[in-house]
Parts: sequence; structure tokens; C-alpha cells
Amino acid sequence: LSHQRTLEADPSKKRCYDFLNMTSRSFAAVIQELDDDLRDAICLFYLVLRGLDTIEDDMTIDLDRKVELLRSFDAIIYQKGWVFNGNGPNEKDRELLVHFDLVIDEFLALKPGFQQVIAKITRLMGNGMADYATGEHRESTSVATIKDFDLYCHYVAGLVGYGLSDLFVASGLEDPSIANDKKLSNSMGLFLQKTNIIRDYREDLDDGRQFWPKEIWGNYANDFGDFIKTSHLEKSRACLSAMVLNVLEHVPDVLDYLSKVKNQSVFNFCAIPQVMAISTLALVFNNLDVYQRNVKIRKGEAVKLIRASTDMENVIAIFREYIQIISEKNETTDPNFLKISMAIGKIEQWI
Ligand code: PS7
Ligand code: MN
Ligand code: MN
Ligand code: MN
Repeated sequence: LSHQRTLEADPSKKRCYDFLNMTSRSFAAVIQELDDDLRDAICLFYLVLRGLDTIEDDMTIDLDRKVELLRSFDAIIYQKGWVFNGNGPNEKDRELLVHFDLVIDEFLALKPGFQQVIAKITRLMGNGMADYATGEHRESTSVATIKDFDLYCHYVAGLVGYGLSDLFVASGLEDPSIANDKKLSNSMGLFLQKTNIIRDYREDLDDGRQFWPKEIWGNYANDFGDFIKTSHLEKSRACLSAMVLNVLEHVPDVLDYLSKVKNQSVFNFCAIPQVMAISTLALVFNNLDVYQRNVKIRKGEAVKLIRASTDMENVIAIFREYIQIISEKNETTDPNFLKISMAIGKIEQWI
């Protein structure tokens, strides 16, 4: 309630929360439930990165201009009055960049410790995005190796994990030890990003983007678009399993990280997206609809998961439920059957 009152007294901050609600389905609610200081810092972290991603995603921006923007975005967030009208008319969140001066004003009102974390991650992510946009790690239009896949996901999601851990510590709500093990923070981001990349196969393909590493999909097709063909069913199924296997490897780290979180609002913020991801992973596994349309967990299931993600015991129970579903969908005829069984075995040791 005091958060709502602050917003009424502060129209510029209110506009930022309006932008948060406009641009994020998955993070708007959990961010607004955070404790005071951290709420504003993570809202601004989200909006800054959403602005950066709106530049990365826009294929109508001239490549040289795009790279220049991506590489200087950490300086742009200190330039009062900066706005950007160069997004294509159909770019999803172009409105945010048209009014980016409001985001900058609120970013500059954060305490310096928060600003420094956000600026540092923005610098690393913007440069990483630029490297991939120019083809530094790409073979034609696809991510080539599993190593490239992990590096791209590190830039766009693992780094978010680093930054969030540092913000939790800077707020005083979490112990400094939460930020010590960088591999765990990285895995928190990679688990979300890779699940997203599997689920969005068709949408990304239709937009001319390929995020699945050729080192995996190349074992099952000559062309990344082949998986939509009905003549290709068994190869398509096997490829999907290989992708899910790759994601499952992050689950033990995710559970390790979550078990270290102490503050209740931080726990909910961290756990809810991860629980949504394991549920999505169980839904996409062995599900050929992924190649035809965007499969999504039901609204009712999402609501159930949000309500249940209150402590580690409940989160473990949820992971156990979905790992069980994945185990039941694993078929002995799948070329990755044994490897998937082993990945599940490792997770079962944890839970
Ligand atoms: C700052 C909350 C909790 C230790 C925009 C949260 C896009 C999956 O564009 O919106 O629709 O395909 O579905 C979020 C770790 C980042 C990683 C990354 C980041 C968890 C720009 C989320 C906001 C680390 C790059 C959103 C990584 O997916 O994407 C904040 C701990 C943005 C987290 C992008 C993806 C996030 C993402 P789209 P979505
Ligand atoms: Mn995007
Ligand atoms: Mn993007
Ligand atoms: Mn996506």
C-alpha cells in the first residue's frame, strides 16, 4: 500500500511502473511484490534491459547503427533526455524507447550502488549482443556450437542473474554469499532463457532467427526449418529431446541457488520464473506441437504455481512433479533416452 501511495506522489516513477506493466507479462507482478528499495532498482534494471533488447531484436535498424547503440547503451542510461525514435513501427516495445528519458530520470535517482551494478551488466550484455549481431560467433544465421549457445545465453540471461544477485546484496536483503558462486547465478538465467528458446522455435523461425545450436540440431536435419515438415517427425522428436536434455543440466544449480535465498520477497521473485520454466519444459518435452505453434502452460496452472512457490519445500515438490512427468514422457526408442534418464537421476538425487 505504501508503494501505491509513493507512486501517486511521484508521477515519473509511476510512468516507469506503467511501462513495466506494459512490457512484461512474466516479471511485472513479482517485481512489484519486492521489498521497498529493491523494487525500484529491479524495475529499472528490467526497463533498461528491455530497452536494450528492443534494439537487439529490431531487424529494421541498420546493423552499424544497432551495434553502436548496443555498445554504448551503458553510457546512454546516464544521458538525461535521451530518447530513441528509430525502432520499426511494428517493434513490440518501441514506445518504451520513445519515452526512455523517463527511465533515465528514475535510473539516475537510484542510489549509486544500484546504478553501478545495472550499468556494468548493461555494458557486458550490450557488447555481447553486438558480437552476436555482427556474426562474431555465428556461422551464417545460426548459433554454431553448444559453447556459442551457452555464451549467447550468458550474455542475455546469465548476466541478468549476476546483476540480480549483486542487487540483492546491495539492498542488504541477502547475504553477500548469494553472489559468490557465479555459476549458480548464470544457471538461473540459462534455465529460463534456454527453455524460452525451445518453446519459441516456431515464432523465432518465422522471424528469421535461429537460436538452437547447430551442433545439436545438425544431427537431425540439414536445414533448421526441416523440423516443421510432417515427413520429419522422428528426427524432430529426437532433436527436441536433445535440446531438453541440454536444459535439464542446469536444474541442480537452480535448486542450489534457490536454497540459499533468505528473504521471502526475493525468494518468490527468484522461484516463480524457475517453476514456470520447469512446467514449460515438461509441456514441450516430446511434444511436436512446438514445431507448429507457441505452446504455453494454461493460465490456471500458472496461477497454481505462483501460489505454491512460497518456500523451498514447495518448490522442490513442484520440481519433483514435473521431473516425474518428463520421466514418464521419456521413451526407450529416443536416441537420448539414457542420457535423459541420467540427467533425471542427478536431479532426483537433489530432490
Ligand atoms: C531484470 C528481472 C533470479 C538470479 C528484458 C530473470 C530478453 C528470459 O524478449 O521477456 O520476449 O523473448 O520472455 C529481467 C536469475 C533482459 C533472466 C532476456 C531481464 C534470473 C534482456 C531472464 C529483462 C535471471 C535480455 C526475459 C532472461 O524473457 O524475452 C529482469 C536470478 C530483460 C533472469 C532478455 C530474457 C528475459 C530472459 P523475449 P522474455
Ligand atoms: Mn526479445
Ligand atoms: Mn533479444
Ligand atoms: Mn523469446
